[in-house]
Amino acid sequence: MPTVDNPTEKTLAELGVNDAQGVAEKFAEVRARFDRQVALEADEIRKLMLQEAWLGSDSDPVTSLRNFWVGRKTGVLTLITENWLKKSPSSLKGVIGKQFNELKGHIETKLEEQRKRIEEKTEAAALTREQVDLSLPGVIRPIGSHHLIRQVFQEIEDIFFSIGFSVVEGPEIETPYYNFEALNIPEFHPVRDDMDTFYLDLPKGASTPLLLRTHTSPMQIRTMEKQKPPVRVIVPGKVYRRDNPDATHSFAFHQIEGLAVDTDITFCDFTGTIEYFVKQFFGPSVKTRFRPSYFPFTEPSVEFDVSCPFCGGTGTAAAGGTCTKCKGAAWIELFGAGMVDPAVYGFVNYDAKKVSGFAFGIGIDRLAMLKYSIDDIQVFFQNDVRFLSQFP
Ligand code: FA5
Repeated sequence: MPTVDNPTEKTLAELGVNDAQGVAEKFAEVRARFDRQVALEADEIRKLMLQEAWLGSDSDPVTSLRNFWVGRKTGVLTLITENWLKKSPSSLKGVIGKQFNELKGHIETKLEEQRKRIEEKTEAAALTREQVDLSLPGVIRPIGSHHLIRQVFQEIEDIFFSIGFSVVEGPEIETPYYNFEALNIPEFHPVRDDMDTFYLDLPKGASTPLLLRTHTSPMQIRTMEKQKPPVRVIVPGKVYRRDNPDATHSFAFHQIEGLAVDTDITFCDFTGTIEYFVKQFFGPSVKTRFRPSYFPFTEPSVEFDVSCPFCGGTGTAAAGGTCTKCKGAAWIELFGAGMVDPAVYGFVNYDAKKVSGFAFGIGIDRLAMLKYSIDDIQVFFQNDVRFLSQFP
């Protein structure tokens, strides 16, 4: 690239220099020019690049300046070697060589100093930019917690763990066989009406209909199919029914199934287990009672009630008047249960003459409502943080 008034592009003879003094003056000129340029800041060099075409090719002005002076092909030092040193009479070569070495040393030292200066400046700027102000308040993110339903699941699981039960889980999409037939609920049995459910759309020609399970009881069958007695499991999970939503009904809700089968399980084991659970869950002062009920897969079947934990089983609110929770009945219905119907053992190849057991199915949402005085089941599904954060 042509330069503005760069004497090193010409020979000394062309510049009219023919003695040692002239040589010294030319070197002094070049050195002065270098000293001016090397002292400039990057911005100023950039300006110079625009004024003098010589710095044009490199985007970084400092590199451009460096190339101008020590670049291998057309740098000033190379030009001095080619135009001044090689093309001068041998009488001047000694002086030129000495001046050249001095200039070369000077330029290299100054460029190195410039490099260090720029590096330090860049580092200092980066340090200032990246400085962390430890006195600034931090970003406080709210910590989440388990949903109340999950907390109740865990509480119940812990109680049953403590008396030797283990947890199993099963599919939410079931076949009618597991959801109904194997539980002794044949097609057209009226009890199916209470558990009207969601059937899945299947591809044409699919042989087995599929449905969202209406209760966790299918896992009784699946567990016994897999495992010989003794069986002692609880099954937490989601279930679905085509119930219209209201304060105590949802189309998706939660249950925990319990099943214990062995060679000598009696009704006393059953009541003892349930009472233990209820007293652990609600506190030792609650009373329990059974009422006869009906489930096709238990015989006898019962509904299990607890004395109302809100009015202490009196039916009267503390402030007087009827207890709104139990509506004055003094008892609250908790869940269905019973001794496993021998017919069910036939579906899982257990010998009904040798084994006996009990099962129960607890509605978790209603249990949580009872324990934590929640009067609308829908709040469990609305994900309103104002509600959820009350149960950290
Ligand atoms: C059953 O689901 C039986 N599988 C329980 C059982 C298991 C009996 C083992 C015997 C042996 P039921 O339909 O009553 O039973 O439902 C059990 C509980 O689920 C009820 O007590 C209630 O707490 C809850 N529940 C039922 N329907 C709904 C609903 N739509 N929304 C919220 N909870 C419900």
